[in-house]
Amino acid sequence: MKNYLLLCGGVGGAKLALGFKNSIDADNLTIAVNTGDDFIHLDLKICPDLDTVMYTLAGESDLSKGWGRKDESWNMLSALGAMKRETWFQLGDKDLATHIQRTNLIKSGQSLTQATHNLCESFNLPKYIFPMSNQPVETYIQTKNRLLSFQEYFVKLKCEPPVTDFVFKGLDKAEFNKDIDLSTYDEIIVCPSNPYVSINPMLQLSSLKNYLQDFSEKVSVISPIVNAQSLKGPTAKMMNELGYEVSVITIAKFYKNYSKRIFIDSSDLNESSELNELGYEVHNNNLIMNSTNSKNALAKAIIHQLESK
Ligand code: FO1
Repeated sequence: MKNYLLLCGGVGGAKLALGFKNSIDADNLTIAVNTGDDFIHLDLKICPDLDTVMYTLAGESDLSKGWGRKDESWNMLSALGAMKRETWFQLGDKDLATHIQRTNLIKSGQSLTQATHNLCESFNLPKYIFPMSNQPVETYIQTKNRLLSFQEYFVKLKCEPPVTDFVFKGLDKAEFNKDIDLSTYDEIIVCPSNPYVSINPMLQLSSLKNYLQDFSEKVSVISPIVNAQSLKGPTAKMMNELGYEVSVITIAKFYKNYSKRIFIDSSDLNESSELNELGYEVHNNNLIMNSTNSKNALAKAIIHQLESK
């Protein structure tokens, strides 16, 4: 069995990560997760994508929302609202325990990786989930009038303001997680996550960026666009606002320096020859993961196609 490194954002990426978790040994799997969405809220360190992946793999996520914990209660949030504090970022009672625990672990001197593994242990998960970096990188959304912090744009303003650009702060002090030895992976999978705000923060980290450029034959992109629509979240909306055609071709052009292989949905097969012209080997599968079976089936199909190489 080959060693797989997944580059993963939140909800969309976590679905494929679950399929991989169900299909290969934990020893062959590492998941590097975007931390550009992290922020301090109510004095707590919140890592939405790390938690989405952790809860999803532990079978603890709220499947209807995609984020947060299942069977959640909201007493703290209601009490906070009664005190006229802001409640736009919804923290459930059980989820709150995760943020309190992480904040305390970090305050006691643990790195974000150590704190993540400590939390994973309490969910009976092996140490295969890693933050992309132990140093903070913050994603900002440039809109016509204002630069917005990521969660303000995503949750408070519900992704409504049109996007003109992205800014990543903290890059001068950040490096790709040194606990992930890139040379040990046979295959690197770019999950079907938002290229602009989930994968791009990772690509800003020079050691990862240089490695992907040098070993692009190891890198497979799983398209987050199917039939001119986002699988999840604002990818298509952002593409449109940035002036690009909403299609797998735009995804392929975005990753063309980093990857030689793309997995597209069967409904996009008509784009194959243009993808070939861009230098991609094209694989087609059902990319819509709306059940555990379809998540497992997609992961197994990707693994099968890559193992036979
Ligand atoms: N997303 C929302 O749309 N609304 C929320 O109130 C919200 C709260 C929240 C709390 C904890 C957490 O880990 C994630 C949460 N998310 C919420 C999801 C999250 O902000 C986004 O999905 C990601 O940042 C984008 O990947």
